[in-house]
Order: sequence, then C-alpha cells, then structure tokens
Amino acid sequence: MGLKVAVVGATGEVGRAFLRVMEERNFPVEELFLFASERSEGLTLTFKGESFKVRALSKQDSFKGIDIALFSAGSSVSREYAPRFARDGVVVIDNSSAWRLEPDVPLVVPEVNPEDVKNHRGIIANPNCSTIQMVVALKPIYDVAGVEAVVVSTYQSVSGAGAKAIRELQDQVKAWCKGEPLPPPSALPATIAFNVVPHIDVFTENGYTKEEMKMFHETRKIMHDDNIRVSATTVRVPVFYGHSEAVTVKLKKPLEPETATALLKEAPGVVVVEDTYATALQVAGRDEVFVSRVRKDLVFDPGLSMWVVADNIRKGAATNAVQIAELLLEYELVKTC
Ligand code: A2P
Ligand code: 11C
Repeated sequence: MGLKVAVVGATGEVGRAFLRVMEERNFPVEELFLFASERSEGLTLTFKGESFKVRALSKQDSFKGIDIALFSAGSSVSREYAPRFARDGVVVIDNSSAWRLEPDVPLVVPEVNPEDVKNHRGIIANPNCSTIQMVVALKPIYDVAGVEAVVVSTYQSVSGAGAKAIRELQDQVKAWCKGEPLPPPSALPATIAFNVVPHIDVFTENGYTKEEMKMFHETRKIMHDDNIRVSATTVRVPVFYGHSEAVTVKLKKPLEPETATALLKEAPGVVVVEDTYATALQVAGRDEVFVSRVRKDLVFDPGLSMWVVADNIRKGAATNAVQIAELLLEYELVKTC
C-alpha cells in the first residue's frame, strides 16, 4: 500500500535529500520514478536499499498514474513541466520559485499554514529555504504579539546554490591549501572561499536581490498578512550546509524574551537553544529550526532579536516538501492504493 512518487531533479542536492528524507520518515512509496536531465540518464540511485534508474525528463511523454511529484530542478524546468504533470493528474510539490506567488498555488510551511494545501489545483509550492526557517520561528511570536516588521540578515550556505556551488567552494579551498591561485567563480557570483558575498539570486530594480524580495513576498503569503514588512540582506558565506539568520522583529504588542522563549519551546518544529547558541555545523542534517539568543531588541520597542539556524537542504527544502506530501495524505487529498 503506497503512492506512486516521482522525483524531478533526483540527482541534485535537494533531489537526493528527497529520497533520504522519504526513506527516514517511511513515506509510503509504492513506486518511484526518478527524473533528471539527459546527462544523468541511466545513472542509478538507491532508495530503501533498492536501485532505481534515472530517466531523462525530456524523453517522457506522459506522467499519468503518478500520484505525487517532488520537483527540484530549477525554475525553468518547473515552469515547463509542473503544469504537464498536473494536467496528467499528478500533485506537484515544487521547490523552485516558479509558482510561489501565483494566487492559485498554495505556498506551504506545515508548521505555519498547513490548511492551505487544501486549496491546491495541482501545484503546491515549497517556499525559499531562508523564508521557511524564518516563518517557523516567527509563527509562535506572531500569534501572541503580532508582527509589524522584520529586519533580517542571512548567512547562507553554498548548498543553497546547488551541487556545483558546493564543488566550487571545495575546489577553491583545496587550491588555497596547495598555494595555487583560486579557481574563478562560476556557480556563484564571486569567490566564496574565505569571503562573504551579499549577492544571492539576481538584483532587482529596488536594489534588493530577488532572494531578499522572496523573503518579503513569501512571508506575507505564508502568514496571510500583507502588512508585514520584511527588509532582508541575504549573504552567501563559505559554509557547506545550514543557513543562519539574525532576525529582528518589530512587534505589535510587548512580549518578554522569556515568554517568547517559552512559546518557541512549545512550537512545532522548533528547538530552542538556551545559554549557548546553535551553529550551522551543528544543525546540518537536522530537520528542526534552531532558535537561540532570544533577546529584547534595542531599536524596536516592542521588539525581539534572535538567531535562527536550520539545514537549508532538509527543513529549507526536502523535509518541508515531504511534510507537505504527508499533509496531502493526512487530509486525504491523495489516497494510497
Ligand atoms: P542533472 O544532474 O542531470 O543535471 P542542483 O540544484 O543540485 O544543481 O540539482 C539540479 C537538478 O536538476 C539535477 O538533478 C539536474 O539533473 C536537474 N536538472 C537540471 N536541468 C534539468 C532539465 N532540463 N531536465 C531535468 N532535470 C534537470
Ligand atoms: C540559496 N535560498 O540559498 C537559495 C536557494 O528560490 O528556491 C533556493 C532558491 C529558491 O541560494
């Protein structure tokens, strides 16, 4: 008894994590279809001890019979293929930015707006990783004290930019250790080894990057509140896995740090780290959002500041998508055969 599940972008960082997370959470997969580009055709990946051949997405005409497809192959692939899957009756959970702001596409973080999945019309969007971890931490605070504005600076790992960016950091560090010139950047916009780069995704007309504007728009959509203002500075750092965020929240009502901490401790998917702090290296491989350094903000009154860290490939992408698939089952929006 289980579902027919497709993974699109199966050979990528997030694609491989989809498989790991479904295996760990014992997601009921009866049949598995792995898709990637023609470059990967015939490659073998393992799921629950069984080998599965990767197929070229471009060579597949029909997707009928598949129940759920988890997509992480970039926006252009999602734009082209998600509607084709949906037309064939598949529910697509898409990790790209292609559909997130479309009015008839739910944008879901299960700890925040689970019920939104019920409005899907074939495509459900997984938010950007830096948005997901922030809204998981904001939700319990929002519910009690309201949120007027958020100022956030991110420290994002290279895995957010995919497998090529991971290799780029590795190659630059290796060259540095050998005393050789660093290979020039190609997957990332600037040399990332021993550097900090305030440029993720493309720049937009208002001087913010698209990554920063994702945090603005996606937060509003997920929280169902078009009045929240988010000013983000998103920064790439030489870390392999785990995004860290310094989050400052302007509240509507006073909330003591101790009360916020107690609320966060009760919140689903949150781990509060007290007396010390979470770091990206520690949380890599974990599914929860780690919150530490909760304190009264010295600029906004009422306001709080906190440090929020999560594994961008897991909670920021694969785990959140698999949780959405679990919601589809829970709400009986897909049925196991
Ligand atoms: P491939 O490995 O064959 O290039 P990442 O974000 O880690 O770089 O992964 C991107 C994923 O998207 C990979 O699985 C990649 O497959 C897949 N992909 C890229 N372009 C296409 C395409 N045109 N059709 C299908 N899959 C694609
Ligand atoms: C990064 N947050 O770290 C990006 C990756 O819109 O899904 C995810 C981009 C997206 O580079």
